[in-house]
Amino acid sequence: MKGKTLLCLAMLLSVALTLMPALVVRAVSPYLEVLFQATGNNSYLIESCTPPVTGIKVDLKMHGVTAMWGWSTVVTWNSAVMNCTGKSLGPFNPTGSSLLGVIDNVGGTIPKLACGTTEEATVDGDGVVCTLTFMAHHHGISQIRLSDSNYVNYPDKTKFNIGSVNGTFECRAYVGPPVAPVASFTPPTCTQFRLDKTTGNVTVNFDASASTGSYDSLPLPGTNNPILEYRWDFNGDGIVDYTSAGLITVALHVTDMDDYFYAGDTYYMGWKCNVTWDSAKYHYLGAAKGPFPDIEGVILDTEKIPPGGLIVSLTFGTTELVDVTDPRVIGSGIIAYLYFEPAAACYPGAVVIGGSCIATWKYVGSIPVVHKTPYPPQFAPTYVYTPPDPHASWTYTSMNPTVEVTLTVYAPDCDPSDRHPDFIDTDLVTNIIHILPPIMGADIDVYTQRGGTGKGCDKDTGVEYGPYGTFPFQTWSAMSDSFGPQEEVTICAKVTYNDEPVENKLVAFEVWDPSNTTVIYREAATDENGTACVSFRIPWKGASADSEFGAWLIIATVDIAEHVVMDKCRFRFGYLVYITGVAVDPASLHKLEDLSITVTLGNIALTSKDVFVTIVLYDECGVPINHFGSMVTVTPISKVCPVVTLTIPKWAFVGTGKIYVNVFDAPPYLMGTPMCPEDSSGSFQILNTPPLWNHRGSHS
Ligand SMILES: [Ca+2]
Ligand SMILES: [Ca+2]
Ligand SMILES: [Ca+2]
Repeated sequence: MKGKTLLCLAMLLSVALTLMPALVVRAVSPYLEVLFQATGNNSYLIESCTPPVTGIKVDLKMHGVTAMWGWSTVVTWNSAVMNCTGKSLGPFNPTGSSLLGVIDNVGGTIPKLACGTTEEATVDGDGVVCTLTFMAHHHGISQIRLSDSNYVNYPDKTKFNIGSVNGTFECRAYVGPPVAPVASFTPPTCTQFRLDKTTGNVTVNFDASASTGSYDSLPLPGTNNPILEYRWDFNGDGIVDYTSAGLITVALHVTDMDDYFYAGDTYYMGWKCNVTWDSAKYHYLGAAKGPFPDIEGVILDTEKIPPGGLIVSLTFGTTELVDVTDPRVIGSGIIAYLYFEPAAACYPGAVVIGGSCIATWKYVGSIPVVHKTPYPPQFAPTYVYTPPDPHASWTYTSMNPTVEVTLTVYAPDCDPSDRHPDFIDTDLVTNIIHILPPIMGADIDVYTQRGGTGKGCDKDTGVEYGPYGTFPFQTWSAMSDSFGPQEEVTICAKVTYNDEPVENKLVAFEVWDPSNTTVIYREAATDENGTACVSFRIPWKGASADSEFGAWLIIATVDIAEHVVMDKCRFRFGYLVYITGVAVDPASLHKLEDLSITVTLGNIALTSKDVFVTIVLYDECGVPINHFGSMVTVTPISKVCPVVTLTIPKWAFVGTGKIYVNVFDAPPYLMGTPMCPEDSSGSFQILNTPPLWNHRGSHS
């Protein structure tokens, strides 16, 4: 040991002596710098980097030299990330200099990069001695390191060591975007609830289990973050009424409890510990005795919990004398549970248990004499995370046609050590529900076989519409689903008195088309369930049939004890799925090229429709040249735009081609029939073959 130290000292001394002349001559020590041309400094990060990235220029800049005649360094880099593709002499070199060095891209090094001149020329001061060019071929970080650097002066030919220096390059993969959480709950907006006529209130159950958590893309490869809290505002006043939070349960395990007793005597026993946690991440909720030891009268002393503090002294004690042979204290188990709410991170953990101890004692007179102060046992913590319950309920006690119920979900970044700037941890959604007055006395509810129960009212205002006026079906609740051409509509009305069905009452029905013209009058008697039904098939008036498309209205009335009540129900009539547009790209093309066709389909129904969509291409001479047919799902009240790519065959006639698009409920050979008229509005141009094509085409 001593010998080695002496040797080291001797070496240091010799180095110091070698350097001495240089130190005496110059005030500033010379040094090298690694400068990326892209940034002007020694680090270069390319975000959303897509390898290969060529032309990464790195200047090696020398500082503070005097009479420099030549220089030398060792260059290394991470060959898993980048290759060196070139080296060139910088402007700051003596006249006649040449640059030497062999690039080794397997080892990621230029073992000796050196420059010198045979002339009696030197340079002084600062400047770029060399420029290296790199190509990033893979994502990652690479240090560009210059080591064992030195320069030589002239005419002394003294060698000056100038140490090591690093530059840092990073080719960072595309990250993000992060995904915000999505709040979603049932009942959906516009749902109606009716106050109970006996209790005068109604309890509405909410379910947010369709909500989703967030995702943060940093650090790579990102983390999925569960929802830590559901925050409910049930009455639209902007104040959260109920928060459902996740729970972290920390179980404190103790092993070999019986080791802490002396044999042959009985004791009281107790145990305690300190608990530390990060208050920014966890909210302390409380503690409870665990199942072990299973002794009656164990007291949990929570007095020692300082309010708002980070350290809890948990103290437990028995009120019963036990001894080592008592099976209830033998062995291992969970002595306590600690409960926390996650505040800003979702990882259970990082709760530190310290100062654990178990003591046994007995009273001598009134003085407790501790018989054993044991060596510290480990109360080993284990963690269980219970996600928040997405269910909630609220009791409404007064009529209100529009109640805004708002759910906010909170899903913070599970790994906040690195966070994408666009990361968002909350989302909120508002559904409007209607709290209707209790049904007192007579009532009628009309609907079809496709829905419409309840009282139709404006989704925004909750106001019930009268039978007259323009009907904005988009904003109505309690609508029936749509009907297609010549479909049969079954209308039913349920008649009640104080919620009880009324039998054998005659119900009047009237149906209006979209121009408020009556189509039918009917009547029917209620059955034993209070329900009266009639049906009709929507007229199909030949060429003018689609003039009836739009929102139809059903009116039903009944007279109960000289009190007339009415209900209305709306439905849409039209082609359930229809073609709204056909677009092509490109508008003109050559044979053997691909034509991209975008078909836009609409659906007026409240349910998804699976339809068979076909596309047939004709050339100018009416020859079918290509076709497509596939089932497509069209979601409710929306449009979908399937894109189909078809190739123009070599044998097609040049000129204007046509596109025929059809929508069937199934392929015709499977008894499928049209759901809407054919669209023949699309066209495209097949261009004359360019001369060059003949060479390529001859192979196909
Ligand atoms: Ca509230
Ligand atoms: Ca993160
Ligand atoms: Ca109704």
